[in-house]
Amino acid sequence: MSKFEDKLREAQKEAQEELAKVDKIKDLEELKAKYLGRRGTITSLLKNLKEAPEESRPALGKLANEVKDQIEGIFKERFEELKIQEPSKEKRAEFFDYTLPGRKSWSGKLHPITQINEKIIEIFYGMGFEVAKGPDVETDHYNFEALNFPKDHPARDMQDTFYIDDEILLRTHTSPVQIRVMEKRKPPVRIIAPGRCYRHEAINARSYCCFHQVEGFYVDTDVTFADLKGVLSAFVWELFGKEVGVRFRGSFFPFTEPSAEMDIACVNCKGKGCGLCKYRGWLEILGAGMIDPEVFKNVGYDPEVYTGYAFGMGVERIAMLKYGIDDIRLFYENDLRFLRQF
Ligand code: 2NL
Repeated sequence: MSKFEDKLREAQKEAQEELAKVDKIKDLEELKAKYLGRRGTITSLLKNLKEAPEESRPALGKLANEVKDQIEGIFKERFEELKIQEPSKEKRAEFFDYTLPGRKSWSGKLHPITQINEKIIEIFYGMGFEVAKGPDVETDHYNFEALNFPKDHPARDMQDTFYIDDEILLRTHTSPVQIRVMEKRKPPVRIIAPGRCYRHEAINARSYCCFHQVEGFYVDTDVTFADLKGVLSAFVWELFGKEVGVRFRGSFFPFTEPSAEMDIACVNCKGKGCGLCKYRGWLEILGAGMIDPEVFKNVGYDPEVYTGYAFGMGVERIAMLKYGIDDIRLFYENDLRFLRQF
């Protein structure tokens, strides 16, 4: 094999390898100049053909032209490919299909508990209640004593309450917020107190060590149990729909007398009886009652002049009823497959 042929084959191989790697039209044009341009490797070889021995010139010339044609062919092919991959601005605008559906993007949302919490606040705000806040870390006085809990009440047990020391604890309900408001203000007062509460108990499907409550109260002259029933019924109808049945059952709390629990007709079976309501047809949604005269005395209100109602509800419980969720822990696992549904 002649030296000329070696050089030609070498140039051909090199050009093929470089062409395979190129991915931009600009680079492709540079390569074309390098091999096929006026001073390109293959062009120069063709020019040097006259220096080859005369008898081998025709065969070598034929071969050189074949190589040149083959490389030119690859250039053309690559150019067509890159033109599609790398269309010009005008071409891109031409390709753009305005009829395609848009791509959906994820937007952040409020946690379901926050959403329900805000909804509850909005409903009571609309009925004239002000929003009050207070500390999560409370004293035994505000959390238990002022609320008429007897010294030996089981809720005061180390088993049920997170104590920081003998006097300081994490509030187990938001009632202390309301005691603080009553101490500062004279009736009429109409307040709701939303916030986090803590209970030292084993975590299961129905209870969690940290949860949310909305409590509320109204104190004035001549506030009656009928007012309580009216306001709470209006609240439930706003949240669960106008048609939902409600009922009140007698109950007991240390801070209210009389006390009641409010039920709504089962959201699943509408009162017929099913697994969710354990075939009772009713679901408990909150506790309430007329504020005990002892509580009034503790905050300096005259129980002979004023009456008032109070109520309390668990936000997680309301959210579970509203969305048909059977395990409270789902709210705190931060599984996006769960959270994205709200
Ligand atoms: C329940 C029951 C209730 C109250 C909370 C209250 C607050 C003051 C005075 C009197 Cl300052 N009462 N709050 C009253 C009755 C029931 O909550 O089951 N909550 C989840």
